[in-house]
Amino acid sequence: MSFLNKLKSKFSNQSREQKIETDSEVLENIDKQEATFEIYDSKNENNISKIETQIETKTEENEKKSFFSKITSNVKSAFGIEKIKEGLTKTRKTFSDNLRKVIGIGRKIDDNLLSEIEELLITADIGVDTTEQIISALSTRVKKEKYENSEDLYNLLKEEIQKLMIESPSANNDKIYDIPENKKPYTILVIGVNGVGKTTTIGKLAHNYKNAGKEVIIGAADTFRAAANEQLEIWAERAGVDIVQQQHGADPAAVAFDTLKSAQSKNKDVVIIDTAGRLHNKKHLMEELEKISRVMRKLRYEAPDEVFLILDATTGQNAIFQAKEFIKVSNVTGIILTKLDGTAKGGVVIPIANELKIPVRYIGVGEKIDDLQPFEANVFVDSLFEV
Ligand SMILES: Nc1nc2c(ncn2[C@@H]2O[C@H](COP(=O)(O)OP(=O)(O)OP(=O)(O)O)[C@@H](O)[C@H]2O)c(=O)[nH]1
Ligand SMILES: [Mg+2]
Repeated sequence: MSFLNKLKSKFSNQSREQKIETDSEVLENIDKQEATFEIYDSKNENNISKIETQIETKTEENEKKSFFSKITSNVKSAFGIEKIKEGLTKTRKTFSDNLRKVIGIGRKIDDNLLSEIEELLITADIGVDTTEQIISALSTRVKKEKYENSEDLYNLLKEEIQKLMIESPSANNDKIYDIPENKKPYTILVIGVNGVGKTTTIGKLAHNYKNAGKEVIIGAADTFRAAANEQLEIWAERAGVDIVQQQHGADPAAVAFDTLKSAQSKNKDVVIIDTAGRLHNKKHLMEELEKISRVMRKLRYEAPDEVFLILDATTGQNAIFQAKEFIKVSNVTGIILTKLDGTAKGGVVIPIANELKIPVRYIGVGEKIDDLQPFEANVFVDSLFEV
């Protein structure tokens, strides 16, 4: 072998040995890495199975939560429907009983019968305009669909009233306690004439918002009536919410300003402002309302988000008159009809919903804190016609 060949063979042997060495190192490394991966894998498996168990538990919890919240909301709404029905007992008894008497059994449908029904609707506080609208729709259907028996009128009348209510803005009252994130603190100004139930309704509203998980603060901007502060304080305590007040005779706009400011600093969700009872024709009192809104707008330019006009159902047609006057001078966004439990004049909800084009948002069906119910058009009509 030549020197060169010897040298080549030496190197090639060396490199083979080295290669073998390198290969075994690589294998060793691979083994090590695999072992590490195995550890990782087993750790990951542990983690993954932990995460999976967590997800499963969370899903189970969420399912349970949504199941319970569904049950709670169903129970609440069933409870609410019962409250509405119970609250409308007087109205239903008078309305349904009189309607059945007029319709009678086996009477033929003629102009006489229709004008008796017209009279009944007017005496049930449905008002002249809405009554005319209903009777005209009724007689058109009787002719077109060829109804002859008076008993058919019971359902026809129910359908026509239902149609009016469903087409009115009062029909869309779900998600009533939801507040858009960009509208916080959601500011509600409560107005109306003396004694209609403003302060009581504020207590009930605060309670309902709180039950819906919202943080509420109320402002005692009725600085006119001597005992107003104490009355609102009692309601705030019952509802478990904060209250802002100043001394008797203070500027109502200053109280409203303080309340909104405090709500902003405490990150509250809802601000409800009580106001003194006022007549719509007292110019300075209506200007006072405008000042309250103007001053609050310095802190939040959309304030107030809602102006709720409180109407007392026991005043019947007068409630519609009040509403028309208030709407002329203030930007009413919703109507709350109180004291439906104490009156047979509940029919007044129909012209209010139909003629005013402002939604009836809630109805008061008693004096207790849980006696304010979101207005539900269908439930209302069913309650009115239930035997
Ligand atoms: N039966 C019944 N009574 C109610 C309802 N809402 C309010 N009231 C009663 O109506 C009366 C007057 O209520 P307030 O809340 O003081 O009325 P207000 O509008 O604040 O009165 P002023 O501040 O004097 O203008 C109280 O006796 C309440 O208990 C209701 O839905 N049903
Ligand atoms: Mg009051």
